[in-house]
Amino acid sequence: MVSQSKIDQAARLLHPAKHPSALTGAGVSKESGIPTFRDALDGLWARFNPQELATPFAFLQNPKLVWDFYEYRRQLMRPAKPNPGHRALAELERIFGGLPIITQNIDALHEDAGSAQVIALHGKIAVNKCFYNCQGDPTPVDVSKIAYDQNDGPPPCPHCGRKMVRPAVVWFGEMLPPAALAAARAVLHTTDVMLVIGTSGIVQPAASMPLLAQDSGAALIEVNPYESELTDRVDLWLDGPSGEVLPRLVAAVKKLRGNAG
Ligand code: BJW
Repeated sequence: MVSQSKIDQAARLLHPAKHPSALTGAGVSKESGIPTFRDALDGLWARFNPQELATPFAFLQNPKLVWDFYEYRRQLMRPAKPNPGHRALAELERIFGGLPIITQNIDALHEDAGSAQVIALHGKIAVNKCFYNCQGDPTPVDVSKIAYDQNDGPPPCPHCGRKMVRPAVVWFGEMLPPAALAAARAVLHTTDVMLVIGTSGIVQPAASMPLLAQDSGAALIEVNPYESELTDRVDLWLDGPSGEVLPRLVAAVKKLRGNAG
């Protein structure tokens, strides 16, 4: 368990922030029952490497396999609810009057928890689009309005008829949505304290974002039970699960705010 003195140290770093922010990864949703991206898959998917499925190349080579992989993960994510970590971030937004969250997660749980300033770098799993973005980028497709056989893999695009519909997430080798990237960059230039929560710090460009914020003068507080690629660079590492650490951080910040009148 993270010591109270470390939580208090983090609260003292965060309390004076004028523009706090967060970068989140799959770890923040782990306590909602969603496996992290690099957790081993189980059941039928145990022999697959998610990194090899999350590419446009894999989709074009075997659309049904990749579509089924995302259907499986949709089923895992659909019943998931925000956990105390998501809710603590929404509460920090209220306390500070703003807290942009740059998230790599595709589950929309920050929004469900009530956070209003969420920048989704890697898209949303609940949304589908035309692989070719035939009506402009993106071309969303509501598959609930298409008659198709679930066992046949992805349906054709209802606009252009070409194969095929795909999840509106960002795969390896693809550009991030330009609006999300621009919004994230604006945060990196202004933030004075960034919480880096539940990310392995492996995937670019998200992994470089805390370091860019640091170059602009931000302090970095990491929340992750295990060491990440970023741990050596942060100002403070709270080595526990975000669902436990973040509510304690909120309580400690509230105490300081109370003391500050
Ligand atoms: C807890 C916890 C608890 C556990 N509490 N924590 C520069 C150098 C080298 C390569 C590149 C580069 N620039 C770009 C690239 C290529 C590539 C890349 O980064 N490759 C790396 C593998 C090296 N990047 C891209 O292709 C990106 N596009 C791009 O840059 O375009 C321009 C370009 C293209 C090509 C060449 C050059 C430039 C796009 C990246 C898209 C990533 N998409 C995915 C899939 C999304 C859909 C899906 O989910 O299926 O996004 S990959 C996957 O990784 C997913 C995640 O959002 C992302 C990050 O993972 P995350 O969130 O960190 O999860 P994990 O599982 O890795 O870690 C979980 C963490 O939680 C762990 O640390 C645990 O300890 C912790 N944890 N329990 C708190 N309770």
